Amino acid sequence: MLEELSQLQQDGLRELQAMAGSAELPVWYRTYLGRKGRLTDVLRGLGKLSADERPEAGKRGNEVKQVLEEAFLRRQDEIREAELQASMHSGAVDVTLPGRPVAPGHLHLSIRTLRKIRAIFAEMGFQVYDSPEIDTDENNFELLNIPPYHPARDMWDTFWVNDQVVLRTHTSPGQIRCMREYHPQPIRVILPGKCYRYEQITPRSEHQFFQVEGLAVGHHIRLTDLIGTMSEFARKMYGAERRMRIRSSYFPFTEPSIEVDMDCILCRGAGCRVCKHTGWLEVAGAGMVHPVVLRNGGYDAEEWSGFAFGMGVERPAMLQHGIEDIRYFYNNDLRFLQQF
Ligand code: FA5
Repeated sequence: MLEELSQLQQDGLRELQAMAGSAELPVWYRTYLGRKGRLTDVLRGLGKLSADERPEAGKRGNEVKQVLEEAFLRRQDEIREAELQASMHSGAVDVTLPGRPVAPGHLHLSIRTLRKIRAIFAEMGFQVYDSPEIDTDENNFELLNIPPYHPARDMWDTFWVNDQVVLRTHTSPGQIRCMREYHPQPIRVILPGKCYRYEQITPRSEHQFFQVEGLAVGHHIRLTDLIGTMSEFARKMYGAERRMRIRSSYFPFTEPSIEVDMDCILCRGAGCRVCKHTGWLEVAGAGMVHPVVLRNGGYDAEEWSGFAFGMGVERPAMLQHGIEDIRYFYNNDLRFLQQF
């Protein structure tokens, strides 16, 4: 039996050493040290030995078991470490290689135009007031003097969220929010942001577009203040030589209402395709804040007056850059976006 045990130890150690991968570890363990393994098998013969031989054989059996168990644990660590190293090596990254260049992004043309508009009004003392894109029917229409079933609602084709909530069709509902927050203090703000209309998409009309609203409320504010502000803006935005034209118009929330035009930046008023041969381009819809709207905002219309204006962002950018179709702005074609 002693010989058998020595042979078993030798075989076990040799096979452990020759082992190629961790998948063989449990197989080896079962073969040598498992309940039905070779060691158990040999030791089963102890009972057949004489009483003199038995103690030595039993002692030797324990030694072999201990040697094999320790050798197994050592080899298991060795094999696992080697496999870890190998896997790290095969998936290794050469950190000295130059990285793949990340194309630098830049601001979207709408945002750049918006920022320019903001900077010009900031110089004139206008702060930015942020107002949500999803608003109530009350703010978008009713408090702006457009009650339900008023025919003026036809001017704004609307995306409804439910009976009371809309995607704002213009930035004007921000006027109400701002007045209600600031009354009874004077106000001078612009309200830039996205608007949505359930409109037929054409080269000039998108269903999403930016507007910049302006609102000034104070004592003794007059139409001439509005015209002065608009002409200062147009000159800073489109060139010092710009001329202005005022036409009367209609918005339910301003009285009187006007359209502000400037002479065409391309033909300087001579008439061309861009200005449809009129010599003039539209800058903004505007007017004096209607007394009903002032009151809805919390101001005493006898004491306070104000002006408001609203302008698009994409259409002026189209004019400036000779872009023929507004749809390019939002269909995410990098060939278009990268030009600006
Ligand atoms: C208004 O939305 C008014 N709230 C403006 C206003 C504010 C008047 C304050 C008086 C006082 P209008 O519907 O005309 O007005 O839109 C203003 C500008 O938004 C237009 O001149 C145009 O530049 C832009 N715009 C309107 N609809 C679209 C559209 N579908 N696609 C792109 N731009 C649009």
